[in-house]
Amino acid sequence: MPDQPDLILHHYDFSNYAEKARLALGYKGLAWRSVTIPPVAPKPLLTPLTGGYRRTPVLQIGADIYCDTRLILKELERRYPTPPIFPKALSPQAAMIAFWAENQLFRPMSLYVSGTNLDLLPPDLQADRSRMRDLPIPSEATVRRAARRNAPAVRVQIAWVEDLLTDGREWIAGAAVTIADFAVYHALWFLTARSDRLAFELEPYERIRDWMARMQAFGHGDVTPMAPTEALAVAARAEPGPLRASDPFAEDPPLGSRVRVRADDYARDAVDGELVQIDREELALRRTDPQVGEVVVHFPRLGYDLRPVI
Ligand SMILES: N[C@@H](CCC(=O)N[C@@H](CS)C(=O)NCC(=O)O)C(=O)O
Repeated sequence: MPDQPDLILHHYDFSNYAEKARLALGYKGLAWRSVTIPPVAPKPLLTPLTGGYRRTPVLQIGADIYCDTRLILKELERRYPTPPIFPKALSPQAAMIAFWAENQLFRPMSLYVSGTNLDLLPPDLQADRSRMRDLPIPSEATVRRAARRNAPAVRVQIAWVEDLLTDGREWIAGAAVTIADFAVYHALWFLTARSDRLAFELEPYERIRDWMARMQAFGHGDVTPMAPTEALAVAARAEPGPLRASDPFAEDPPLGSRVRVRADDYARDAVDGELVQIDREELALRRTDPQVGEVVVHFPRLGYDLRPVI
């Protein structure tokens, strides 16, 4: 599509949420530009775009910046509807399964995988992740104990996924690919993303392994690297796209007011701006940055805290 601006994904290779986005781009057969960002803060070539949000990945389309994979996949669907990730008939159950995968399955998975591969992690990663969660930096022994403690929770939930596939369904929520496939996949992908030490956890589960092979076959699409400074220049040259109509709740701050948005769980760096769009599911802030000029930063509503700047 010649007149569509480039899709630019800011990410790094071992990020599981980035893998979710990469696979969605592959599933939709898209060409995109890949900007590698550091896995730890500070991220001085990313935050001029986001206004402070530091999580991975971030999708940039010109001067529009999409934070959080739940929103990134929705935006891809809006722009490139086929093949669909949100088929209407399966969407409610798919959204609930995805919520479980990312809020209940993934945290123990992350503690299990990180503690098992401690010797393979970048040296500053643990300290960064502790700061990101406002927690004290743990000793090696604490991280290894957390891995042992969380292994059973991971094992129990992996078995649920196999059980779900027992009726012969091809995809997690039923007969079609949905958001649930991407959300469950990236959590399980993380098991062996750093090493194959935990591959044995999937050994007993033939249905999961077959389904993961189907997911992996989507690939990552057509990827061309881009320098981070070039991505900033793209934003500086572009104007934010047209805004959709708003449909706020009575409790929401008024459109046009100064607001602050931050994740409600971890990496709670604030993003300030003017509220320019809000509906049931999404919100967007306009901000001006000395390096990139005017940008619109988009967030999903759920999982983010929105309040007026007084
Ligand atoms: N809900 C977010 C979660 C993203 C997330 O936690 N990503 C991890 C990497 S997989 C992260 O941001 N880690 C800290 C960092 O990369 O700075 C999403 O769906 O995008």
